[in-house]
Amino acid sequence: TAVKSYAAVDLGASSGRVMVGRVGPDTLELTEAHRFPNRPVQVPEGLRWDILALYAGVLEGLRTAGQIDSVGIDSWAVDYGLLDADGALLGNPVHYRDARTEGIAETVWAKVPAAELYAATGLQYAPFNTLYQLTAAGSTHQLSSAERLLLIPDLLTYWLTGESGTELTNASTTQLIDPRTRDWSYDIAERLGIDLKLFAPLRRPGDPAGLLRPHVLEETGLTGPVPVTTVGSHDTASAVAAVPATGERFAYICTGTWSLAGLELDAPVLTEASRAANFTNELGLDGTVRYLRNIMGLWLLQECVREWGQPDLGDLLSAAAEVAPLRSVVDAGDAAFLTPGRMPARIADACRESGQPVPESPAEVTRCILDSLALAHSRAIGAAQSLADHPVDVVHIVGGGTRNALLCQLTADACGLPVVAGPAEAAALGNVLVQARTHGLVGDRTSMRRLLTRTQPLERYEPRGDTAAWRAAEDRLTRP
Ligand code: LFR
Repeated sequence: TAVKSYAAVDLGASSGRVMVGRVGPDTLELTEAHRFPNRPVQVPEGLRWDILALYAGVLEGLRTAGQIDSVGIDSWAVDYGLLDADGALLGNPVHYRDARTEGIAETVWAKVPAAELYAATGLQYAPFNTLYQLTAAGSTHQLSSAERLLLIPDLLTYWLTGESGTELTNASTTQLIDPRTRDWSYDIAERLGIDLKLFAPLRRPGDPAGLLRPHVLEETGLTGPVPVTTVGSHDTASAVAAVPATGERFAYICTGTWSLAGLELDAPVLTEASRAANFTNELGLDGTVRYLRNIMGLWLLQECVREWGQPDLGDLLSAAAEVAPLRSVVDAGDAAFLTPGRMPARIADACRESGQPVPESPAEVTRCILDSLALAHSRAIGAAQSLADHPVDVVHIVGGGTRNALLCQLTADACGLPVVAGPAEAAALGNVLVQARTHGLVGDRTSMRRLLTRTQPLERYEPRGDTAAWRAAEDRLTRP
């Protein structure tokens, strides 16, 4: 038949899901087979991912999905599992919010100055880039005994198929890839003492990644052969592939735990000004560059809600909509908000330190967070346009934040540009579309996007007022 079914495994920092996408020439329907929590665990050594629970969730999802034509896997970036010579996993993968990378950047920059590192890899400074994590792991027994390093989606693919590879879009977040050659940065790795032989060979979206193993078929009730197809295994790469843009002059914000705000470019921007503005050049589909900035995102709100004992989110957002706008803002790009815990107090501290009113009630704190996110979105999109010399007329918001109408409207207001919100499950859709393309059901990136605009419900937000109030708020943040 002309319609096929693909399973998209999409793992986020707070939940994982297995979605089933039905794709045909004029069809793109996504249904949820299984959603499960992703609960990192604090053990004495630090913060760890519960990778076995995630894998169990994947198997459960494939069991529920029903017969499918292929499977694709994407997840958050930078983290990895280590395997020994027998192919067995050594320990639980370390969470990127673990504190082990504190102070590590300085030892790295002593060997390769930060400016040189940026010129070679195009990656923004983030303490969790794999390069810093590997440096922090240093001479631990675990790393010394490892034969192989697999990034999270590659590890799950390995368990499903027995085949190992390193998917390129996700590899580009390790800070060990040169975005111009789209190959390893051999020189950087050597100077930092990182053994590139740990990594399995690079593979690209569309490459085959093996067949589900017999015991996986048995466990899931699927009838083989079922191939695993390499997709943009970095969730943000998959999400950008599913931005329903109709032209070239667009910016995007992938919202969820993080907000990733920026542009899709043909070539990296490796200038010193770009480094100073902390923009990253990650790789996307078909050799494109995801030129973007990491903004703390709804993590700020998730952490507050956790502290407040999980009040109803809808009520909280309605109350926040009634609070006076732009009373106080924090720098939502500040890595000071990376670690978990005490979030309302940390936000209050940041407001106090910048001489602004301190938000007290949950509604006030929520408003402060949403105003701050919208401001950070507009600052990132403004800076990206000038640094890349790539003007835009529209901002696409995809991911979980599209369900937050206030955040979408505030972002339109702050940017002074129309916002098109949707789809919410962009990463899963990008994952499904790359599988469908590989199996000949859709054409190039443009036709993938055309199929999205034809089939997915989108919401449009026009900017209200002028941006002067936002620029004044920005001044409060950047005042020395
Ligand atoms: C979003 C994301 C971001 C990455 C962060 C950490 O889920 O993948 O792109 O910077 O998580 O891996």
